[in-house]
Amino acid sequence: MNPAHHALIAIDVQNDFCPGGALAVTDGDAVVGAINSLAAGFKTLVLTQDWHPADHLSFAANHPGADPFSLTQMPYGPQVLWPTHCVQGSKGAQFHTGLNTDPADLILRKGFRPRIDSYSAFFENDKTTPTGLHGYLQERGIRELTLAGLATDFCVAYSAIDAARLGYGVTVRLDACRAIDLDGSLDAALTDLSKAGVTLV
Ligand code: VGL
Ligand code: ZN
Repeated sequence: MNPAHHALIAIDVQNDFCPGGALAVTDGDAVVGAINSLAAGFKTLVLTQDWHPADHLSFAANHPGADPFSLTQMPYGPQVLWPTHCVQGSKGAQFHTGLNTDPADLILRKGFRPRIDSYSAFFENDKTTPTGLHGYLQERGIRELTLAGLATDFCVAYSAIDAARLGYGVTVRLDACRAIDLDGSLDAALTDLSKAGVTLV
C-alpha cells in the first residue's frame, strides 16, 4: 500500500475516449483493468471527467467549416478542434462501465466553461484558471501523484506537467495510459514529461 501522501489520479476514463466513442483512443479500454488494479494500492483515488457543454468552443462543430483535428487560435493560444465529445450528461461522458468508481474520494469535472478547454486536471488551457484540484490535494496532505488514463499525450501529459510544476513528485504509468498521437503528439509529450522531471514507468 502506498503511503497516505501518495494519490492515484485516473484521467478521463470515459466512453467517448474508448473504442466506439466519439474521440476514441486506440485500445483506450485497455487502461480500465490496469487502473482498477493500481487503485487497490492507493489510499487516495481521484477520477477526472471531461465535461463539456454542447456549445463548447473546442468542438469543430461549433466552428462552421472547420474540420475535426484542425487547429484554431483561441485568446489563450492554439487549440485543436475536436469531434464533439464528453457532452455533459451524455453516455459518452460517463465513465467506462468497467471502471471501479466506488473507491474514488473525489470526481473532478473539467472543461465545463464554454470558451476554454481544460486538458489538465489542475489548470485550464489558459494556464491560469485553476480547477481547484491543487487546493484539495494540499488540504489532504498529498505530495506525490501517480497518473494514468486517457489520453497520454493530452490530458495525462498536461496534468502531469502541471503537477510537477506545482511541486508534486509525479509518476505516469504509461502501461495504464493510451495516446491519441496526433501528428507526433505522443513523442512530443514524452519529451516534455521527461523535461518536467516526471517519472515514466
Ligand atoms: C482529451 C482531447 C480533448 C483527453 C480531452 O482527455 O486527453 N483530449 N478533450
Ligand atoms: Zn475534451
